[in-house]
Amino acid sequence: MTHFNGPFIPSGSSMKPIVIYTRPFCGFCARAIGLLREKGLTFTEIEAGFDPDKRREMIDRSGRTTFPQIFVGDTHVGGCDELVALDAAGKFDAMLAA
Ligand SMILES: N[C@@H](CCC(=O)N[C@@H](CS)C(=O)NCC(=O)O)C(=O)O
Repeated sequence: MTHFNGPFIPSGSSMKPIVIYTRPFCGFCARAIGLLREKGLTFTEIEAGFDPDKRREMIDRSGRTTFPQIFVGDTHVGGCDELVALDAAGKFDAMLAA
């Protein structure tokens, strides 16, 4: 029998894609990316700070103008603070696996 006592971190292909819209010199973006990296997650970064089309895409998808904006699949996570809170509550891994 296999016992698994650690947190469940789904592996590569079964995980929903993570997308983060960022702009340069953004402390909240750096913090959010740091958290994703600490968790060993693969993500796509869309640098939208100087790209009007990508910025419009971010605003259309999220309804927000601040950076970063983070998505798991089609689900809008929010910004950095929301990502940190979700992860601290243990709900981010579940969202990835759902
Ligand atoms: N509470 C937000 C704060 C995000 C924030 O204020 N980001 C700054 C950049 S670091 C921003 O987008 N400011 C407004 C702007 O540049 O238009 C979060 O956690 O993501």
